[in-house]
Amino acid sequence: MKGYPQKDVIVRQHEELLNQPNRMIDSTNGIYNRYEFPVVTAAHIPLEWRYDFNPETNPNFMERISFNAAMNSGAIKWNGKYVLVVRVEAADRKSFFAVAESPNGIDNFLFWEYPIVLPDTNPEETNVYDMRLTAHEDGWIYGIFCSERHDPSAAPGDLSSAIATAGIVRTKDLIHWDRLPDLKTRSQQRNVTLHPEFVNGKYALYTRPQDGFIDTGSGGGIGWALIDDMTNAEVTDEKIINHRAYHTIKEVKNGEGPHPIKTPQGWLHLAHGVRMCAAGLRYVLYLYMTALDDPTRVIAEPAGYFMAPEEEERIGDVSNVLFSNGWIADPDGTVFIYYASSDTRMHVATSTIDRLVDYCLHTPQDGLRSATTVQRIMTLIQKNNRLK
Ligand code: BGC
Ligand code: BMA
Repeated sequence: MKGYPQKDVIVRQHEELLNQPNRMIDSTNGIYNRYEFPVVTAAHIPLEWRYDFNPETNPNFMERISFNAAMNSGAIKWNGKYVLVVRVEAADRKSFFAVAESPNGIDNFLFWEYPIVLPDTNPEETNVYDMRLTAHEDGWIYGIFCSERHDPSAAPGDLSSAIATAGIVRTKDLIHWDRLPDLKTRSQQRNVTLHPEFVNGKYALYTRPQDGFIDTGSGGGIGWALIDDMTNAEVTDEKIINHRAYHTIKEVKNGEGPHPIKTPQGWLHLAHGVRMCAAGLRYVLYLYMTALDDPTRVIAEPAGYFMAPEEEERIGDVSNVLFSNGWIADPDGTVFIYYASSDTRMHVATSTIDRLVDYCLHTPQDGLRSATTVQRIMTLIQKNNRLK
């Protein structure tokens, strides 16, 4: 077997990776801090999921199942641990969910022994991804994810047209998951997130109605719908609360990330915005706030992006993408923002509620025109000049 990697070498390298301490990178903008290393990658996936350790059936010590990515993860603080429900993608392009937990939120993320085995309720369901977790005030932890299947009405030979719906599960322990019926809506849905509190006695969903699988079409934007019963969730009325706009970072699409964080000044939202360019779709993250007494009323939205891909984040399976569907707010005000880069790996950035609210309330909003942008810069320079 000379020349083949030996088990103990692989095991040691894996342990080194899992134990690698992370390091905060000094902030250049005062808004958040990035970290030196990704927190979860395909290389973090347990060796038992990859290798057959029996020398008789695997004499060449080869990987039998390979993994492509660990990305778009839901997040929740659970039993004092920082827990991600990771979208793991195998080399066969199928995604599934697996829990990884860390004692401090920034490094030492370890996968639990087994991936999540979702109740397999629909033979047409081909792929599942991008779970948002919500510990709802009703006592359940809900997971809402995209359930994707081939479009049964696609023309023969069209193997790409697909249909996206929102799958719904709930759990009390992150181990046993009950599958509830998929969300009933008129349109396709990706990026559906459950608001953590009842609103007028009802459940509230952030939605993202879209005309087609990729095109959001005529409407688009982040929607809002009140739901009577999560065990038979149906969108009857949907209104757009955060719109797309021409020549902004969310011209083509936008979608809610994790559920908003409640702050004294309002609900703090993390979302993604997408624009089209010669290199394809560019996904960035943005923040906005809505009123505490009416989570559908936007009270602040800074211009442009909050975070965009930098350096190695720009490169991956689907390059030029940042996507987030998980964040954790600690009681001391620290916020852990879990984001994936380029559909490949997971990162963390940290900030505080105070900083993020300050960012939302005091960053100029989008003036939608170059002339306005220049005017805002002029105002700031003049303000600084008065200090001299
Ligand atoms: C991919 C998603 C992607 C979607 C739309 C799906 O097949 O798995 O990552 O967001 O297509 O492009
Ligand atoms: C989608 C999302 C993500 C993904 C992104 C970029 O529409 O739902 O799953 O990160 O595209 O490929």
